[in-house]
Amino acid sequence: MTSNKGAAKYRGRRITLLGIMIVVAGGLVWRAVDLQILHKEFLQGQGDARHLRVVSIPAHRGMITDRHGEPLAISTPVDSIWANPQDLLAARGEWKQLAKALGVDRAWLKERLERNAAREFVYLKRHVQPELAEQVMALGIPGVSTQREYRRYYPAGEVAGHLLGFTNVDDAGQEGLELSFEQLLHGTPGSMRVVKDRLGRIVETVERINEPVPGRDLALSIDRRIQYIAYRELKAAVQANRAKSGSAVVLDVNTGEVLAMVNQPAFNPNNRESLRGDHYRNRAVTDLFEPGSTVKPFTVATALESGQYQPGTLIDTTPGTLRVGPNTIRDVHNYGLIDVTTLIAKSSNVGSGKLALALPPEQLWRKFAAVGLGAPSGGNVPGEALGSLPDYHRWYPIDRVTFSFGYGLSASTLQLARAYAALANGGVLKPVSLVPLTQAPAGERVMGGQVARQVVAMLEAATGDKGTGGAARVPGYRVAGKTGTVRKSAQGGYAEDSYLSLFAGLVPASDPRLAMVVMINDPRGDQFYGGAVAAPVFSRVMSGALRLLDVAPDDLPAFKAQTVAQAGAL
Ligand code: 59J
Repeated sequence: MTSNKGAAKYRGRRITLLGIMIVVAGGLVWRAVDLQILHKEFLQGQGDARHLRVVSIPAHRGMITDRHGEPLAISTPVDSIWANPQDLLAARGEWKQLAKALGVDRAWLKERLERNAAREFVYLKRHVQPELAEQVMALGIPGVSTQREYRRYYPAGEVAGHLLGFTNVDDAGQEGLELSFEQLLHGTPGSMRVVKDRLGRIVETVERINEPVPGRDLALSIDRRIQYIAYRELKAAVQANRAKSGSAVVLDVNTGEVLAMVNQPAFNPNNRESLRGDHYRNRAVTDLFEPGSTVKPFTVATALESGQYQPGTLIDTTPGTLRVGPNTIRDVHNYGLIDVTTLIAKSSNVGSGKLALALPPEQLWRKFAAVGLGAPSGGNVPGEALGSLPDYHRWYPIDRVTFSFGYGLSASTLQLARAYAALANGGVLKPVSLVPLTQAPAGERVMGGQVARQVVAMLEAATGDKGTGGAARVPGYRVAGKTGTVRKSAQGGYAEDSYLSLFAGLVPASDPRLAMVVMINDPRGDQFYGGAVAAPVFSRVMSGALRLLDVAPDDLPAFKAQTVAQAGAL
């Protein structure tokens, strides 16, 4: 009975347990069916929504090179480290280790996370070496991720900074050619769908939606070697003369290609923290100044074309001053009776004024406009300032006179170089170009070929023994060029002790290939004449450039004499 009773009790318990197990198992099966079959799509969607992301794939920015393919700007891959503040805020214990790896303060990290607590993305450190990014990721801290980006690197540093400009931290052009060629260089970012894990790391690429389209490369007309020599010599001269700033431009006179364009003070585009407007401005195109005596060759060209003057025509500059109404203009010396060539060689203001008074004002104005003063240089140069020519209808005689030697108008270093290139190639004005050309543009004839050659011959006299520009000479080559020393306009007139020192020239004078203008602003040393401050820069840069370009010397006897003299001195 007892056993019967016990057995019955046991059976009852077994049935109860079995029943419970069946119900539980059935529940599980049902749950599985429910999750995996009935609600599969909904749940998969919810899960994916938490882990599937579309991320952008940065496009590689095009390279900028010089005319020979030497790199001037290249984008190199770097990593940026970012966090999901919500996840990282929860991992307080890891902050110290993370801050140390990143080289930042823990307090800074805390502040940054708390300030961005509502966001899902905040950069912790941008543009780090891939090795550092790997080390940080190896710590496995929740909410910390890396992202591939590109950083712009400028191998020439300061040397080409003003021309290239720079990009921002997202590798988008901000200044200079980086900005003006943004469309071509920047490419189009792609995108891909990825699965991220609990820590926000990409664990699987589901699909690439759009492939990134890399930017195109851009070759410049610049010759990196000439650019470097110009940079070095301008910098040395600005320093030696304690000048405020300076610019220099070298043009190929047959094509209008810019071979070098440099400025001081310079800046290093690799160093984004040090960017200052007055340092990164491309002064050669943005800064305007009164060109002073460097425009006298165009006054003389107008006089020769009028038929009233020949290179040998005599002009009386006695007594070294010229009264025009209530005003008087002056030369630094009384040159007496001189011909037109000597007017250029000595840089006589009085001589120039007399030519101006003998010419219709409109003709003079038209010639200056024809050689490109006051007009765009044609090369889509970023930031270019146009300069200005005054309206000749309102001129008093004194205005004609001072205009003829470069006052009352403004121009840039680039414009002046372009005008000299027109003299150099026999009177044809070409647009300047910042990209290499396969064919020289036809240009526009702006003065007779004969007149242009006569003016170049006068400019050669200006670098001769009787001229103001002897310091511009280059051993082995004939040099044509003009000095200028311009008192800077100041409140109520012209400053007493503040100057621009200029030199504009062409080489080789027998068949010019290169034009160069050197402008040095406000030299504060012992010297301030263009002939002493700017001309030597021209000499050194052209000496290097002619050699680099393998231009045949056109003045071998002088070259030999000098080499012999040097050999004798040894
Ligand atoms: C000069 C001027 C100012 C403007 C004069 C330079 C005028 C003038 C009014 C005095 C220094 C100076 C409109 S000089 O460029 O004549 O380059 O090697 O600034 O004449 O009328 O103490 N250049 N420069 N003139 N103004 N207004 C000569 C000359 C030039 C030289 C030297 C000596 C001036 C040979 C300048 C050079 O050719």
